[in-house]
Amino acid sequence: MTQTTHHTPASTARQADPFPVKGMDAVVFAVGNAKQAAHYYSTAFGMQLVAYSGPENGSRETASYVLENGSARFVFTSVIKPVTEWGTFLTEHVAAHGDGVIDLAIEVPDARAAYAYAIEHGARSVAEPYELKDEHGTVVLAAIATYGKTRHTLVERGGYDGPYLPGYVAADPIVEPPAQRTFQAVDHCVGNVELGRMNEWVAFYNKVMGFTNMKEFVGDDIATEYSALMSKVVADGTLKVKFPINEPAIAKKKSQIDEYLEFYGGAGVQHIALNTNDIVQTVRQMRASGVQFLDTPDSYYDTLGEWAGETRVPVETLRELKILVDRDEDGYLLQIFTKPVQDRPTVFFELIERHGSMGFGKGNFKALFEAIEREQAKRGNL
Ligand code: TYF
Ligand code: FE
Repeated sequence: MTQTTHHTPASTARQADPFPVKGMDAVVFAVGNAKQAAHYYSTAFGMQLVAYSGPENGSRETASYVLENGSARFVFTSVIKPVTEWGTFLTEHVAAHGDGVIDLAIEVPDARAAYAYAIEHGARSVAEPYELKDEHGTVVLAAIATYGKTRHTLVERGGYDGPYLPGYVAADPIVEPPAQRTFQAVDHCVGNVELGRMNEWVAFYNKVMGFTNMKEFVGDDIATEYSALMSKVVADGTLKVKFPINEPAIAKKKSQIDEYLEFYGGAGVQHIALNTNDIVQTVRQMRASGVQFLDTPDSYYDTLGEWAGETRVPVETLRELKILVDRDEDGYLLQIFTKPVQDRPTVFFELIERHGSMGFGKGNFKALFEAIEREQAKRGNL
């Protein structure tokens, strides 16, 4: 498999970034009941409601709740009564896909320039550049299509200091925020695409956004042995935006990616990984609030020390909470995965605490994928 390894550009030889990004702007979900989703992500994930748009402030068609935790921002949107094309799109999206991600919005310094670059390099337009303005200033937005019905809105918010976007009003947290922040940023956003299309989508990000491939990937060697998927990761030059892309592999068993594609009804966002500084405290808190995580067998912890070495967390605590460890030449990471957070076996979350490693947990693929397959079997989808 050919692979362009990601290099951090040397400061001297560095060319101007063709597609500069500031980071993830928001992960936008279309859901059946945004009011209850906002409650779940507040009480179970420890996020804070910061902004709202709905009938009370002039949005008759949709209700949107903006939740934040550090720089991580999720927006949950529901239709109240479809009136425009947008309302119809949201209605049909929820009907076809269940609750899911419609937009991985990226903050850019110049939305018009980013959009022009993307279109010039083959992106399909979803929305030409437009402005939203109010007394707090102006936001410039544009959107391009990616896999499935997912889009990337390009958001230029340097000239705006109000709540989320013009049209939103500031809102107070739904419950008292947790004493300790549960997570503080979006680490990566993973897409599942159809069989044989991973390389196409990797090439899309290479061309359209100038993103380069990170060195971690799952090839057909690992895929056929146990993972039933292939995966490559693209990222911007500063590694602030990282997008792994998975496709199913033809393996002995039904791929977890096939299960997703079947129940989501096509390609879409599979998981969102969230950076935490204290995965132990966060997992304790989220478990206590009723969030379910994938199980890891005890045998994983019996041999962990032999290959993963010491981490800041004692093995017995990792075993108690089912937290996974991976180590590479740059350091280590601690990670754990939730079960799907809706009835369809589709979207889930990852918590990740990085200590030097910029990997994605390749050393855990076997343990992780076996855990996913146990869940698949319980659903009768294996
Ligand atoms: O983002 C990643 O690549 C890791 C590993 O179904 C992973 O979190 C890959 C596929 C998958 C679950 C986790
Ligand atoms: Fe991940």
